[in-house]
Amino acid sequence: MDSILYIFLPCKKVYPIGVTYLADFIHRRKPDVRQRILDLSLFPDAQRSSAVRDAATEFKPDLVCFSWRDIQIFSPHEGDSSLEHAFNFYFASNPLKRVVASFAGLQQLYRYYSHIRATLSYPWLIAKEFPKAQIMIGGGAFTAFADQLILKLPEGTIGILGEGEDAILKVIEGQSLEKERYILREGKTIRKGQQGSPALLDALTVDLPYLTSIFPQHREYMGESIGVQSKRGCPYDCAFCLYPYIEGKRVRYRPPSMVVKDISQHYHQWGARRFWFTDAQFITGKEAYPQCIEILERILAERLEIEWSGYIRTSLITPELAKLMVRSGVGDLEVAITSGSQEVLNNLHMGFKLERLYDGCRYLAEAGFKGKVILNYSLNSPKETEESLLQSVESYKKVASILGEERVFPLMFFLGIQPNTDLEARLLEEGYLSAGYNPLMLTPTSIRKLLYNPAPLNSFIAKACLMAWERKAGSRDPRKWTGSLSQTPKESGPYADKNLIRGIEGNSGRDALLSLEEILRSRRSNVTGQSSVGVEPSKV
Ligand code: B12
Ligand code: SF4
Repeated sequence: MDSILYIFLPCKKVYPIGVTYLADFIHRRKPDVRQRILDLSLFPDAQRSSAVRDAATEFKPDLVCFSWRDIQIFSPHEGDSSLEHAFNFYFASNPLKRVVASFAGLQQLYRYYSHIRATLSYPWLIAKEFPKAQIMIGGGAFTAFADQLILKLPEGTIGILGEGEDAILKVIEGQSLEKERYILREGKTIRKGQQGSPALLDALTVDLPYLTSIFPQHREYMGESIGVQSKRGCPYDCAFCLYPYIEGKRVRYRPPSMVVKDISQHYHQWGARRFWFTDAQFITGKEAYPQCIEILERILAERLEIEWSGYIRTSLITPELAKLMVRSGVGDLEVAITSGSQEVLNNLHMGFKLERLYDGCRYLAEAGFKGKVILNYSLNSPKETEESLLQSVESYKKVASILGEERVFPLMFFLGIQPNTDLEARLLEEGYLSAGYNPLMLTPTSIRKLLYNPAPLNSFIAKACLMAWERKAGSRDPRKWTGSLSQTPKESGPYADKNLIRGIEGNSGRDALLSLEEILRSRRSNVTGQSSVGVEPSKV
């Protein structure tokens, strides 16, 4: 095989880092292989099929590599309007609101299913019109839902879970995939392979001039947030998280010099100023300190005036790291505190102490951190009680007192149940989910289950959220102003500022927490006052 066409399947515009790494890896080992990257997100829906057809006709690939990044549209967080519709549909006391929400929900379901159908149609187009080309598929969404998606893809498609560098190289070289995490359908039989030892990342760099030459649409990402991966793998065990399943538990580091070379090339050649460390976790533990410190020191030494962000365990931030983070341009951060109750955190195997998280915030404040922090709360996690909910409200107040209320934005980010997680296994065991359920099949009942918010606390929480969202006239996606998502230059002008101010004004998570506190406290005083035990949540 001597030509590969990478097709990044449509999703909300985000730099297609995965395919850029794959193409670069193959180029270093097989410089004669012709390659091209096509990003379908950059085309309007109606033009995507012709874009695939035109690229395949012109490029004549032997191998077509589809990269499927996201599927999720029912995000379990309040930055997404689908959560608001779902809560209105299930919990609003006003029947009119329920009816309106049910229409909005139906529209969203329709969009969800048509998006999946449209996305699947591109591999089918290749299979039908270019039958000689071998098809491969990978990416985050494919990895998450491989068992379901492989059934919907053309027979013979090679699916790869997790990283794809070695697998693509083996296909090009005609080698066996037995030591790779592949999935393949032959008629009704599904075959799977298991990864041997995962690739080391000591030689992973990006040759940007080469990449620029094979990715004609790269201009669309000039001035946008660029993803950079500094390590793969996460050793933690957080019950709801899929990242260790995707990347493995063993942490593999890229040499800091190569990570910063990536940043510096994008900085000088594409004018990039915003970067996102796409690591499952930037600070994976104490062992990661030397690498993290060296990366940040090199950014400073090379005078790269950037703004960067990533998923960071605040509990592992030391005073030294905090200073380096601030000096090297750390931007807004998303901190998954999850709960203000240590017991709830321990039950989810989160592996951090709340006190250390507060320390990390303190070190950031002392280092002069001026960014914003989104504090993600997964209320109503297993073991949640009224007391632990109140502890979450207190934890927000504590972080706000450390970093300043104007910088801290709590966000309700309910646990979303994902396949191949410990949470899913527990819920299957408890009978909350039934064996063989299809995580991609969304119905009003399944959405209610998958946005994890079970009785009896669900009604108070939903009411508090609805009260807050109503007051703020609807929720917004705070990511627009955190810098975590790519933005076009137009949006980062005054328009973005307006968004930003609106986003801050719409700090509805804070309102939701405070409303919840009010509901719980008044409920408690009612209970003590009337010495009655069971007040129906729905009557509060
Ligand atoms: C970093 C990250 C983000 C950052 C992205 C920042 C940026 N500028 O890039 C932020 C925070 C913005 C983000 C947002 C979202 N994300 Co996100 N994100 C990730 C994360 C942690 C890493 C992705 C990444 O870039 N990895 C590094 C690159 C190098 O790896 P990669 O792209 O996956 O490619 C490798 C492999 O997948 C494979 N591969 C890829 N394509 C192909 C093709 C072939 C043929 C082969 C063989 C292999 C292959 O090889 C590549 C190299 O090894 C993953 C989880 C994870 N650990 O993977 C979730 C993940 C991809 N995100 C996910 C989601 C859902 C989202 C959101 C939609 C969430 C939401 N509802 O708001 C948003 C929107 C994203 C968008 N399109 O705009 C899901 C997708 C699965 C799903 N349920 O659909 C994931 C898997 C997390 C999860 N829930 O489990 N995200
Ligand atoms: S939530 Fe973060 S720390 Fe926990 S397992 Fe997932 S990536 Fe690792």
